[in-house]
Amino acid sequence: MTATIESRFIAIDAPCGEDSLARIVFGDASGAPCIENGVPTLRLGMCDDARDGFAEIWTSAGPIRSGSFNDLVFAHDDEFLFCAGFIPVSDRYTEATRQTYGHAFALVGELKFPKIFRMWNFIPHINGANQEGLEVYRDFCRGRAVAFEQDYAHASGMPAATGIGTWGDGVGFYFLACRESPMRHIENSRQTPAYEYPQRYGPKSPSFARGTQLRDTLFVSGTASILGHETVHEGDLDKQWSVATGNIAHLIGAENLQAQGSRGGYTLRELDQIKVYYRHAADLPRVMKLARATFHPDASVRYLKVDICRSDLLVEIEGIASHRHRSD
Ligand code: 3EB
Repeated sequence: MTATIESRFIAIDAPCGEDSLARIVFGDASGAPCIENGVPTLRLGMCDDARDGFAEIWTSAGPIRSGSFNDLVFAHDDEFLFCAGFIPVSDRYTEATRQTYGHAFALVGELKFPKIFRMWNFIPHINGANQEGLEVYRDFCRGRAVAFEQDYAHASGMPAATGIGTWGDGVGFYFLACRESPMRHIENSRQTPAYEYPQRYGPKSPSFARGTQLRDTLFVSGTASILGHETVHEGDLDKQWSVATGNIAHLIGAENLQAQGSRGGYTLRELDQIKVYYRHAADLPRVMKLARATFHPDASVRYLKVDICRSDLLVEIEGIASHRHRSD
């Protein structure tokens, strides 16, 4: 049997099986990850009212071992590794980010899960300025880029990722890696690779791929209304939605995948485990209406009101494309 890894969203207080690889709580608390009942747990401040929160659970074929390494917590089976970490709030992030990501890269080397295929980064005051007047997101990107250059010696390329705001008081992050599964990072021909963004977006480009394919599953990075490297439709939610979802449709479509030597192709109706990040509370009804018109009715969608890494972006969308719930 081929090893698998899956996620699902559950109620914030629902118990998860002790065989789970990870639990990420999108609620009103934040802090360093810990191991609870054997399961690595990361709490992210993503909702100002816990009733709107939810938890994301990752499961794999097991059996699972969990542990900690420096300030990181992890769990793995024979094929998949989950790891989470936290960088306390600060007026400078470059060095702490470089160091903590360095630990993460050391861990994947040590445990022999060299292929990182999906990362999430939740950054407080993401559009604020650090002590030098550099935007916090750019400060974070600088540390992350140096860690990738210096410490990610596994040469398997930069993974799909999300880099987004949080209400928590530190950078919470988590990632997934594997040992042997065939993995391919995917770019989008409508967008400049993020790691090639010009300098005007910050001293070091963001370190991520637009998507990563793992066997028949395509993990779609946070995707926004960016064409080439430029934000389009500043101030227009409907048009930003249309470009962002158009970017995802193109990324996962057969034409874009085949041009990169990958087989297959998916449609937006095959996207699941979707997170929609939106900037303004007042936009939620409209965002939900757009999502209902775009995604499959059975798709799991969660909405998170947070800041987005460019102050001109109103919405960002991530998800997982697979043929699991093939429909229409
Ligand atoms: C973009 O396309 C929008 O810094 O890890 C999307 C996905 C974005 C991941 C990251 C940032 C990140 O540039 C922002």
